[in-house]
Formats: sequence, structure tokens, C-alpha cells
Amino acid sequence: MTNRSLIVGLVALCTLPAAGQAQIPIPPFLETPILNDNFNTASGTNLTMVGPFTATSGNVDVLHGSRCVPATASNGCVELDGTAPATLQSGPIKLEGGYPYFLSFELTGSQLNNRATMTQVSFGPFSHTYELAANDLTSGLVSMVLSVPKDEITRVTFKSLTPGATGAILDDVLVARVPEPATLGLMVLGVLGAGFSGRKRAH
Ligand SMILES: [Ca+2]
Ligand SMILES: [Ca+2]
Repeated sequence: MTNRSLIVGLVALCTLPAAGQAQIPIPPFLETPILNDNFNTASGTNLTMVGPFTATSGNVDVLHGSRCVPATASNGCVELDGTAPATLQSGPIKLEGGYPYFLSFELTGSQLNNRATMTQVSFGPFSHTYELAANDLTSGLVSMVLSVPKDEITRVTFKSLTPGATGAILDDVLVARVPEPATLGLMVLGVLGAGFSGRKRAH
């Protein structure tokens, strides 16, 4: 629990939104990302492809501005129901057993109507269904480090279980390998140390 909070905190520190960029800045303790999209350059409605994802059923809408979080004109995000709930899948990703993998994404409630949403997210050993009230921002940034016991080929999947044409809002998807637990621990300490000394200097 403490580790997770620490990582969430670090991600919040390291992934400040940058206007107009199609990619999220990468936390310094990660390897080159496997998936990285903030959907800010995406556009269109009833899409079956968006960024690195394909809808294997249903379709999605790209929203901008006040319907995304944060509500800025340059922020694009994906509503997981276009005309029908989507199952959005990445291409195949080969996970190497013994290495941890980092997954983060933003999932928030629909910013339209009074509609509660349900979204199942899965990646390798991880699967969870998020139930969000309309305008619910509490899920927000979700990030985790997953341990992968053995080699496997998987996909990142966001499956909307919300009937109709209004779904949860997805943004800022990042998947990357974490070099090694020992290295991660050292780098986390390094980042914390740098942040701490930065704050001291600022005062
Ligand atoms: Ca975005
Ligand atoms: Ca829609």
C-alpha cells in the first residue's frame, strides 16, 4: 500500500501534463514505453481505431475540452462508448517473466448525463472493473507496478460494460517495463532525494 502510494506520488510528480504533446512525459525510473498516448492529437467520433488501440467491438468518441480532465482545449480524451460500448485493445505485448511492468491510465466517470459507468481493465496478471458515478473523478490516475512471474503475451484492454452511447472517459495510457526491482528502489530513492534537495533549494 505504501509502495503504491509512493509510486502514484512519483507519477504525479513526473507526468505533469504538457499542452499539445501526444505523449506523456516518462517517469525517469522506466524503460522506453511500450504504449504511451495522451490522445491530445486524436479526433473523431464512432472510431474503431484510436492511438495504439483497436475496438474489437463497439466504437469510441474522442472528446476535447470541458469533457476531459483537466478541462483544457488542448486535452483530448476517449469516451469508451461511441454509438455502442467499446472493447478497446492494444496490439500484443510480450511480457518477460521476472520483470515488473508499469501500467498507468486515467479513468474518470462520464462527464455527460447522469450515467454511471462500468469499465473492465485488464493487462497480463491484472484485471479490475471500475464502477464510476457520473462526473466521478475519484478513480482518476491509476498506476501500478505488476510482477510478471513468467513470459506471456498479453494486451491492454479497456472494455466498457456500460450500455448505450455514453461511457467512462479514458486518458493518458502508459505501459513500460521497470528495469529491475533493485534498480527501481535505487532510482526511487534518487528521485526522492532530488525532489527533496530541489525543495530545499527553492526555499
Ligand atoms: Ca489527453
Ligand atoms: Ca458517445
